[in-house]
Amino acid sequence: MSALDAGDTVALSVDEVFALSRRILTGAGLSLPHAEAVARVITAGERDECASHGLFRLPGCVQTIQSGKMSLDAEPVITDVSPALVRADAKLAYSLLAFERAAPLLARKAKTVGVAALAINNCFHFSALWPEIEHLTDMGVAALAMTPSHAWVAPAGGHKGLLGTNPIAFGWPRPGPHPYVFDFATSAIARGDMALHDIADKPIPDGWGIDADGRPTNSARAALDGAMLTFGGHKGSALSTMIELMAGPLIGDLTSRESMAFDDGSRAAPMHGELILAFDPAIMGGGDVEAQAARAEALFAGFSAQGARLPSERRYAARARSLAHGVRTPQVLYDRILALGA
Ligand code: NDP
Ligand code: PYC
Repeated sequence: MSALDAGDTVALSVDEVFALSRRILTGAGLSLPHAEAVARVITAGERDECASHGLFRLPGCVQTIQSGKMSLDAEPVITDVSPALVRADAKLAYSLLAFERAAPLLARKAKTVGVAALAINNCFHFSALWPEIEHLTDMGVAALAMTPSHAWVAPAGGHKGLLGTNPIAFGWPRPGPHPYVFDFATSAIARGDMALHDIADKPIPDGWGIDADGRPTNSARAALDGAMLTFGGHKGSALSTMIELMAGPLIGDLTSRESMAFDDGSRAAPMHGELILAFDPAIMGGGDVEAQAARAEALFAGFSAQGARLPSERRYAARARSLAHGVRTPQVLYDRILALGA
């Protein structure tokens, strides 16, 4: 039975997912502050039924810890660079603690200047971006985040990996508990989801990948060994290139190709930078925040009026289910995770 189609599952509460993640990460040697920051996003992913970025990530996190390349306990160094720029140097540790430590200053700057940027440098990065986006929308700012990964994705018209799976995520604060958030890879699908298809031996749709000879393939394994493709042809390819530039050279950090060279076959998580922009609706909208927010709500209402759903609506529904009833994790994945802690 595959991990994707797992028949046998283990029931866990959301708190148990967090405790398990923290135990495995600290057991592997990660310091408690880093382990808790990582465990928080893994728990959020599992809770929101994002299979490729929940507990499925734990084995890769342990592999990264064991790669010898990452710092297990570096304290991020936060620098107030200018009125609109915060820099968080992760010092070769995971990105998440650096984000958590720098986010309040980013939001304060956005609320003072109107728009502000957070450049996270020298970080190992494996996570979905929406937890960070929600953290910022909870502080009342709109936010845009992007990061490279490894050079697994061919540019439009090309035939081998050059770009990363490069996610981009955006959030808009709304009245009520849930912001508008989208968060997707600029590859046709995240590599994590491609790996889940491979584990499940499920064919991939046309347009997701090419094999090592550059031929279109419906085999996830062949695409993982060959190259993934961007979504939307040349449009996804250009957007992905922008992410390489904005979260790479612009902030003095690595491109996906350079990240892969740094990895040098160790199969750790990608190591590079991340760029997060925050916008204050009160300053940017010219003052009448309630009127601007109402106009945004009218836009969202137009979706439901025609039966379309907003991005993240599936996640929020999954979250409510998980908080009420817990999650069900594939037994094979659970056993693999327990073995990591043995
Ligand atoms: P998807 O192609 O599933 O796209 C995800 C986004 O699209 C979500 O916001 C999702 O909302 C929304 N969405 C999906 N279907 C619909 C629909 N029918 N109508 C409206 N909105 C929809 O995911 P990806 O494979 O592209 O990315 C998955 C995750 O992988 C992301 O969280 C990303 O951050 C992460 N990732 C991280 C990388 C890294 O380097 N750290 C690299 C690449 C990806 P909903 O969740 O509600 O379905
Ligand atoms: O799923 O593409 C992916 C990914 C890369 C790094 C973290 N997730």
